[in-house]
Amino acid sequence: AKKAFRFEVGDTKESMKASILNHLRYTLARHQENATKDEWWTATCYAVRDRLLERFMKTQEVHHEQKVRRAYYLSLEYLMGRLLVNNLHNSGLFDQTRDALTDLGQDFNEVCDEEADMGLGNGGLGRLAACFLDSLATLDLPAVGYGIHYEFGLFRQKFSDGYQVELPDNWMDKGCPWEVMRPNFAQEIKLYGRVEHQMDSKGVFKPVWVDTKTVEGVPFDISIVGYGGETVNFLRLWGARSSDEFDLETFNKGGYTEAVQEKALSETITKVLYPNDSTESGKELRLVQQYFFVSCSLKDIIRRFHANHSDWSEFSDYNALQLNDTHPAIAIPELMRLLIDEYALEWDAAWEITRGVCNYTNHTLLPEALEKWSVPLFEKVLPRHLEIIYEINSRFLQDEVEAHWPGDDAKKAELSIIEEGYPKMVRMAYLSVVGSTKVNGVAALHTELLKKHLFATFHELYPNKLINMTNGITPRRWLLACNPSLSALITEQVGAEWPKHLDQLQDIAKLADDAKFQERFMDIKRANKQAFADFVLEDSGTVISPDAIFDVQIKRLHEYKRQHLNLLHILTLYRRLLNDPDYDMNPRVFIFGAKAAPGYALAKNIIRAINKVAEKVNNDPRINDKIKIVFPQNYRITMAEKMIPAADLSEQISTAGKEASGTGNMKLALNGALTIGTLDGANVEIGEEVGDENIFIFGNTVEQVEAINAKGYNPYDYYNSNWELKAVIDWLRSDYFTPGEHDAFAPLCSSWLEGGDPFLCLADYADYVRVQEEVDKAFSDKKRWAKMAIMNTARVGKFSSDRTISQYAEQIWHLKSVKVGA
Ligand code: DL6
Repeated sequence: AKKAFRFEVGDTKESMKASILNHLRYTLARHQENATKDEWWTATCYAVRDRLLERFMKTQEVHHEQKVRRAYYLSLEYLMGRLLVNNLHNSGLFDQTRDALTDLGQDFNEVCDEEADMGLGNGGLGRLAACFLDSLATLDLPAVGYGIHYEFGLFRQKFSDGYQVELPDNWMDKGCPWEVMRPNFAQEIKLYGRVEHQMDSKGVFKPVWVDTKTVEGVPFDISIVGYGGETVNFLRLWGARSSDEFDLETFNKGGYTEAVQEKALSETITKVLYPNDSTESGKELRLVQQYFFVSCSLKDIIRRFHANHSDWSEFSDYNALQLNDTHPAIAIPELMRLLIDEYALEWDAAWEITRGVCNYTNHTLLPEALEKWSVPLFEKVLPRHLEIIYEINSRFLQDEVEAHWPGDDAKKAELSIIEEGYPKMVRMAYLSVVGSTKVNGVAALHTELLKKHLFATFHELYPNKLINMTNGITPRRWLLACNPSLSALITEQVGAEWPKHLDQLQDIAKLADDAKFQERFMDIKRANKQAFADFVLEDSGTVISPDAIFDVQIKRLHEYKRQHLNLLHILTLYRRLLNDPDYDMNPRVFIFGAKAAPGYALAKNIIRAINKVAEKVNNDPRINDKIKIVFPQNYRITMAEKMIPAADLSEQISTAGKEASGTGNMKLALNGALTIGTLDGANVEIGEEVGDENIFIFGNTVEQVEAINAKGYNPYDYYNSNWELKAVIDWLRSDYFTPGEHDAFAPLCSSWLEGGDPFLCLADYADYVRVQEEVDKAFSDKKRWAKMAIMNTARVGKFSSDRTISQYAEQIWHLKSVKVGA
């Protein structure tokens, strides 16, 4: 077997033991004999962090000395999950640390289980940011992630009588040993106030932002170690604190409590992550959060630039910014403001710099997720920025739109950053397109749809601006760490370099027909299923068999993702079994993991429907355990890491044209689950890679969906002509699943019928059920299934986030790897 590159960290089991004990004693003030599990975890993290910090300092030293160009990833969300195990794998300290803890009488897995997920994100967008950080460091690219140090991450989910209940996620209650607070790099930002046009010494009127409130941003840095341990980048998260310990005036007037209250108010800025995975539009605090972290980050970037350079014309040579969706789009007017108001640059020079460094990733076509801020709100919170946006817009409309479409006022209205109406709105996506060098979609189909619909006219105006960067996932977390047995099997076959070169997995394709290899591959799958079954038993008392098909749908709960289509299929099978106890099907366990936005009533109704159907089905002796439904509470990264290695079938069943990419689809395929999916998002590219014979595609295509909608879609046409579909919807409408409680699922059922079924569940139902029958047949043929599963793992190398990040580095950031060395 080939040998993996490993940076020589020089640590042994003994040195790790000494370090852990040292932290237990001198950081935590504990005797080894009475230390608790979480203290062992904390001490272990500190021992690992020491080593990461060595490499972090080395990395930053080299980057500084070599005056490197850097990429800055600005994201309101980072869904990091746990860090210990991944840091151990990446730094090459895994074996030593596991053995050290074992020697010290600790159960390694139990210690790792003490870690709370760092859940500072909602779903795909936040997890993508976390995978990108891993790849940036692995590829030795000089980069910094910027975000918010939320005190409370995404809510903890509980179920009560099937209803979702949200609880605060106090993720730092045991502290966060990974982070380093750096008060010396704090930044002060301004908010509110008004703009005065004051005459300067040369008699020129200049805008001055006055009567502002100030807030301080304190950075918390988290080391990001690349695989091999050579480069350690960092994620800088800003926490808000009041800039003046007390408002002295209020304090002197005897207003002690009022002054303290004011302080607490500033600190609410970074209290909590907004729990919506599309936009939380119109909320003042959300706009304040966005501006707070963007302004702190830009000032930090400028400070770093000035450490090595003084000439602004060089700024775009050394810096590239990536805006993760429109959430950080305020960076565009803020950079303009800093350059013009604080560094006295002229408009044109400032605009060239701003547009030269900013790039924007779009993650959604859903209209409700496209951020817009009302002009009055903007004026209240960021009055100077509103002026700048108006100026950007007027120059854009005059210099670019007018030049391209002379005299065409309709085009101007269409492309204007300001949407007319009451109130007027600032279109953040348009601002992002106008103010960026490159704009990218996240899968080939998504990018095509951006060109065709959302940004069609912009694409005419700027034919080279829109490009595609198909998403990816880090194979370190999503195979190496979460599926150790499969990783070991792969390493045995292809050598140990695959975590950095995922294309090498292709080598196992030649074994797809090999009976012995099939057996080993499927034995690992079965063991993973057994481990998940053990977890489910402990978690909920539900018994599931590892011989059943594990049919997995894990993602945020949203109508467009169609967990309710999955439910229609479950009900169909349940009904068939009740009508015919000998109905021929493989036993199936339907596994769900999903949180609904707290204000999304229909999504919550779907959760309750799944839970209530589960209660009935799981306890119905008539169906002989042929169907089980498990929906563990509080789906999160750590739970995904248990579910994905155990999955046989990956449900990727969004309405075509709605899912920008999906990344769960990639994780599941990599771990040998077969996809049942629509031709949507990255499913299309997964299909191209694995081959038609190794994926189950169903449903209407984007073009067909467009045609159906254009013709006028009537869900009753399907309901009235498919008796089985009608029967299951009527069944759910009855109180069968909620005895004595009528209309429990009225919101869900009427969304399919009276509500017009906006996501075409009924139109895709028949084909979905048909293809599910094919899945069942394929599963019965053990050899065929094993071959298909192996081919999935073998052929999804494209979806490593290393490939994605290499493309960003080459095509957008023009960024080079920097070897840090010993
Ligand atoms: O690009 C990452 C991820 C995609 O894989 C999903 O398809 C997409 O739904 C998700 N988008 C969001 C929505 N956020 N906004 N705006 O999370 O991005």
